[in-house]
Amino acid sequence: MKLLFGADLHTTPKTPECRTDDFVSAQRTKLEWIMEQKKKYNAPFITAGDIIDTNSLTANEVYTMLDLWEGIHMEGILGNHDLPYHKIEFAETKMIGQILRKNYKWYEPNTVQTFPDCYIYPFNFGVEIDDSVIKYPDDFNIAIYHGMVTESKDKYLGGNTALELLKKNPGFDLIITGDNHIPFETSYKGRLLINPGCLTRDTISLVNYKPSIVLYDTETREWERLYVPIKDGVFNLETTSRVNKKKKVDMDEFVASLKNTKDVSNVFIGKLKSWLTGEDITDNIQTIVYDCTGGKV
Ligand SMILES: [Mn+2]
Repeated sequence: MKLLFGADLHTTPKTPECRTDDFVSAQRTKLEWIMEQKKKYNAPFITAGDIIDTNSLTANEVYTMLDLWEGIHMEGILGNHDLPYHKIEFAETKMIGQILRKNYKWYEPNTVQTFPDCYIYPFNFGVEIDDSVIKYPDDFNIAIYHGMVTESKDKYLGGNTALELLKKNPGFDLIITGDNHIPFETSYKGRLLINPGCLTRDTISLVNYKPSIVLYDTETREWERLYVPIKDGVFNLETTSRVNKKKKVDMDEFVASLKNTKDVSNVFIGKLKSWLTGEDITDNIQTIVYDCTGGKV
C-alpha cells in the first residue's frame, strides 16, 4: 500500500514577522494540497508530530485554528509543540484537544497501528524508539518517532544520529522521524530512516527552503519526496535585525517590571505566563519554567 508521511507542520494563527502574505491562508492551501495527495494516492497522511506550533492562543486565535483545520484529516504522533507543558497527560487539554478530537487521529502510546500490509509503532515525544515492542517480526514494521535525530555527527543537535537509531533498532524496516526541521534520509543494511523536514517556512532562514512530504510504497519499498507548492515573494527580507532587537527590549522590560513589584509571587507567575506566550520562546525554556515553578506556569 501507499503511505504519505510528513512532519513538523507547526500550524499557527500567528503571522511570523518575516512573512508578508496572508500566512493563515498559505497554511490552509498547504493542508488542502496534502488532502489532495491523500486522495490521489489513496494513502493516509501520517505525521511525526508538531502539527501545531503553540498552545498559547487567544480565543480569536483558537477560532482561526479551527477554521484552518476545518475538514482536514490526518493521523500520527504528537510532538513537543503539540503537548501543553510537554506532558502527554495534557494532550487533550487546551487548543490541541479541539484539533485532536476533530481532525487528528492520534496514535496513543504503547499501541500498534495495523495497516493492510504493515504495522506502525508510535513513539510520541518523550518516548524512545525501542524495537522490542514489535509483535510481528516477519512483517513490515514502521516506527514513527518525535525526537531529535540528525543526519551525521557533524550536524549533531542532540539526540541520536540516524545511523545510531537504525543500528539500535534492527526490527524496524522503516523509521520516520520528526523534530529536526532539516530533511534528510539515511539507509543501513537495506533499512531506511527518513526525516521529512518541516512544512512551514516561518523564519527568514527558510526563504529558499522547499518543504516536502514523503510517498512510500510498502510493496515495492520505493519512495519519493513530493514537494509542496509554495509562493515566491512572501518574505520580508529586512526583518531579521528588527526581530532580534525587539526580543532584547521585551526581555529588558520584563526584568525591569519585576524590580518594581512588591508582591512577587502572583505577579511573577502572571508575568511569566504572558512572557511564555511569545513566539520566540523555545520548548526547552518552557520545560525549564514548568519544572521550576512546580507546574504552575
Ligand atoms: Mn518541530
